[in-house]
Amino acid sequence: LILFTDLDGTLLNGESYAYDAALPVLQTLQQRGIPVIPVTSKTRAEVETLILQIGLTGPFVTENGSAIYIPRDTCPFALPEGEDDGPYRVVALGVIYVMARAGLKAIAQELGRPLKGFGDLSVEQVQQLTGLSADDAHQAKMREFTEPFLTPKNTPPEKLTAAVESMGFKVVVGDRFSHLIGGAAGKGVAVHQLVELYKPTFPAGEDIVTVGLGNSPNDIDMLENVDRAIVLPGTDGPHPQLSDRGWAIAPQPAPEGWAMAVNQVLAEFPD
Ligand code: 2M8
Repeated sequence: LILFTDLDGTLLNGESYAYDAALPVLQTLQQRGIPVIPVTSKTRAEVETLILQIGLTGPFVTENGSAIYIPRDTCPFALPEGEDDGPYRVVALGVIYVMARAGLKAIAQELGRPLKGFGDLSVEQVQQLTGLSADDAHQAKMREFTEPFLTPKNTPPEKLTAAVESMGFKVVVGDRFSHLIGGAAGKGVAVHQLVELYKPTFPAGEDIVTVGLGNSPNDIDMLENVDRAIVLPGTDGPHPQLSDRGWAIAPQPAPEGWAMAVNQVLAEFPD
C-alpha cells in the first residue's frame, strides 16, 4: 500500500484544521511501513510544520503538484533527477511564483476585472479568510509556485478557465480558493512519479495498491490516478463534483472520517 492524502478538509478538519483523531491510525501506518504522502495546495513551509507535528518523515507534494520534496537522508528509493535544497531533493513540476503572480495580473487584465491573490493580501487578511493562526497564515503566504486567489463572483467559470488557459496556466478549485498553477504541475502527475519511484522498493511480483484521499475539485486529478479513491465529505456531505464518480465516501468529515476510512482499508490489507 501507498497512501496519498490531501490535507485541508481531508486529513485536517476543514474549519479548525484539527487532526488529533487521525494520530492513532497514522502511527499504525508508520508501524506497518506504509508510506503516507501529503499531496496538498499548501506550501513547503506549511507542510514542514505539519509533518513535524504528526510525525511524518517521507516525501511530500506541495502547491497542487508543483513540487515533490524528498528528504535525501531517509529516502527509501533511488533519488530522481532534481535540485538539492536543504535536506531535500526537489522535483519541480510547476513554474516559479513570480510567473504565477504575473500570470494572475495578465488574466485579470484579459477579464477586465481585478483578481486578488495571496500576494495581494496581508497576513491578517489571509487569517480572516482561512481561520489560520498568524504564523500559519504567514507560512501559507510563503508561496514558491502557485497563486491562490479569490474566485471571482461575477465571472462564469468557463470564462475564467479560458482566460487562464490562454495565458498557458491551469486553474484548480480548492476548499476556499482558486489556484493558478503552471508548467507540468498537477496532483496526478506527482502521484504518478512517486509511484514509479516506489515500485522498485516493493518485493518483485507484489502488486502496489495506491490509496488516495481528497475532498475538493483540486483532488480529482489525484483521485483519478490511484487504485482506491476515498472522498471526505464536508459538514454538508461530499462535494458534488466528487460524489458521483463511484468513489468511496468516508463516513464522516475530517479528521474522524479520514481515520475510519483508512482503518477500513488497513483491515482489508492485513500484514
Ligand atoms: C489554501 O488552500 C486551500 C486548499 O483546499 C483552499 O483553496 O481553500 C492554500 O493557500 C493553503 O496554502 C492554505 O493553507 C489554505 C488555508 O485554508 O488555503
